[in-house]
Amino acid sequence: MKALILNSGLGSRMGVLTSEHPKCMTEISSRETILSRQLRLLADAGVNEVVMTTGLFDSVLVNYCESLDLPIGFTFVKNPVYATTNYIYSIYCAREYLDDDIVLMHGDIVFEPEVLDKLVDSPVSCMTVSSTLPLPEKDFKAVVKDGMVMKVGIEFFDNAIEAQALYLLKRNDWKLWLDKIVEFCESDKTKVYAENALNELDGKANIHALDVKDLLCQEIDNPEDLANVSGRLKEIENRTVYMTFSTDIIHGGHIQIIRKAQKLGKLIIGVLSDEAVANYKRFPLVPASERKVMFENIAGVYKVVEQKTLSYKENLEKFKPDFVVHGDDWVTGFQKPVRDEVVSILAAYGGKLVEYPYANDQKYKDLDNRAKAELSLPDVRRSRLKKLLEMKGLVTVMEAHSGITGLIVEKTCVFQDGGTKQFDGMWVSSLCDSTAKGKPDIELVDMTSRFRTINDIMEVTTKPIIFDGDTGGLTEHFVYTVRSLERMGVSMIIIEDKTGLKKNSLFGTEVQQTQDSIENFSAKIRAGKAAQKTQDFMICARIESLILERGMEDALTRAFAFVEAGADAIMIHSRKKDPSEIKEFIEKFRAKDKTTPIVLVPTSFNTVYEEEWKELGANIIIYANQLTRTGFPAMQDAARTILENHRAKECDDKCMSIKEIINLIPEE
Ligand code: SPV
Ligand code: MG
Repeated sequence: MKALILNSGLGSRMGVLTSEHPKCMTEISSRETILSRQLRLLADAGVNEVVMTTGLFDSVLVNYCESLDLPIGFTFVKNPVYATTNYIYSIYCAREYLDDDIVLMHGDIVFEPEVLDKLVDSPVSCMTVSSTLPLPEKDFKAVVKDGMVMKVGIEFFDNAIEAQALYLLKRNDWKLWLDKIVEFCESDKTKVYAENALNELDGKANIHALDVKDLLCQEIDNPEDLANVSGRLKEIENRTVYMTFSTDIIHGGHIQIIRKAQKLGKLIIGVLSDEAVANYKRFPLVPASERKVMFENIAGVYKVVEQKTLSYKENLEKFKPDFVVHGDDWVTGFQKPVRDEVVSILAAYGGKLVEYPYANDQKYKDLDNRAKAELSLPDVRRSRLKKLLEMKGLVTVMEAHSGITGLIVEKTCVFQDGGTKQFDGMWVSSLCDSTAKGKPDIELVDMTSRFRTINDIMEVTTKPIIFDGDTGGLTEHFVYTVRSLERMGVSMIIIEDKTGLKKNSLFGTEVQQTQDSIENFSAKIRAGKAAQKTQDFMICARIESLILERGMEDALTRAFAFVEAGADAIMIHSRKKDPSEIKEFIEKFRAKDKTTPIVLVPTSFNTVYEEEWKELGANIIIYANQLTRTGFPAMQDAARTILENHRAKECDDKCMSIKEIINLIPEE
């Protein structure tokens, strides 16, 4: 595609403004002339070849174009008789360079980027018209029938519409018009408009009317036009556009949509907070502060701000952008409520939502998958629990005891209020790991086997892991456990202050259980902390005083002693349905210690919502066994159903489909 710009005219109606250069070099803003703006927009729209006809001030124009240093190849064609002919003859002079799709424009026309984009993207030949502007007395009008331009000239008023000499002409349609122009010029009709030749084709050139309505598309004939257009440009250039990004990798698809958005006005980018990104898709590899800098360094981005939540409300109300730009992927699906909110906020002040087709490019998906794979590497995975705690204040963790349950925790996601919610990490429970092996929860399943479970989970997931280390075993053994877990990429081990034959806490005092002494257990914690190699790994001390009915004071004394010994977090456990003793513990612990994370396993005291735990000062909520306790009864039911019916048909409706399995376990 080439552009043909007609600049042979004298521009005499501009007075002194055109005494030393052609009209197209008239300044329309402090930075641009009519021509430099036309050329910049053409280059932005991907039109990189320009044929320009010249006349008076030919060399001034040629030098000027070259000085602009644009990615455009120029062919200049001088009309030797510019003073006595019209532009029909200039086109005739340039005819050998015009065998292509052509964007044809007069050199004095000023338009906004959207107009050129619509034109260049048009699949058919078209001329820009405006159905909202009044019919001009002396300027071009187009006679339009069924959307097609039949005639163009200043003399038509019936069935006519305001029109501008800005066309896209597809090669074959253009050829018809150009042949007519040649015919005219060779029979000496050189003082008429090129459109006079077009009119003889009676619509055969297939030119559609492209209605640009109120978008700026206007020629500059005199100083009043100039003042008017300059004013409109100022208003256009002050428009703001808002876009939100959650990405931590910038690729070509992002740059493309940014460039499009920039054409609408000054681009404000909202960088989604780390917390919002972690909830919405995955843990960001690059923190919001760095993602902000990334966008600040993209040429032409006006401002970068933080967007705290998926909702645009706060920033739209603050910046009142003229446009919001987004891919069309949110028209349906879980983001629809966010879009609906944006639409209603924009409607309240007259803003506009612009949606572009979503870039579904495989290479960008591969990039994201690679970033996701990174999250499963030991160093990256291990450090993420601490980061999530800092970022969110409260993290939620779900039990996993195998690859498949790991995948369920990894992938289960619910859509609520335009956002998504998913678990932050996985708990490798001693109870569930033992149960899956048909064994009691008494430290019978040895570490080699427990590590195997971790490995199975790690192979197919990326989320951080908290390991249930039971009593931690002998201190001499515990240090090895710490180092092994750390090496594997586990983020935290929780050890409970019991000794001897450990039984599951939920048995409470119904079974014989012995609590370790503060001294012994503190020594174990100290040894573990000394053994670890990184700053990321966390050792959490679990206090069994409430389970063993030793009282609140004992629980608190132990908690402070274990923190003193180096514990990175405290888990307080209870088997009561009533959450009061846990609430009391948190309150009393927080009165003295504001920062050490508090871990809860609300299996029995399960009526309190996460938000309330967060407000009280808890930091990690572990759903310790619900996948096991729901999964196995379903299996028992299936087994019973088949036994009772002597066939499997009755069981069918209870089964997961193969398709669901494939979705859960994709092949690499
Ligand atoms: C586990 O899940 O194995 C636990 C938590 O240790 S609890 O079963 O509540 O003791
Ligand atoms: Mg356990």
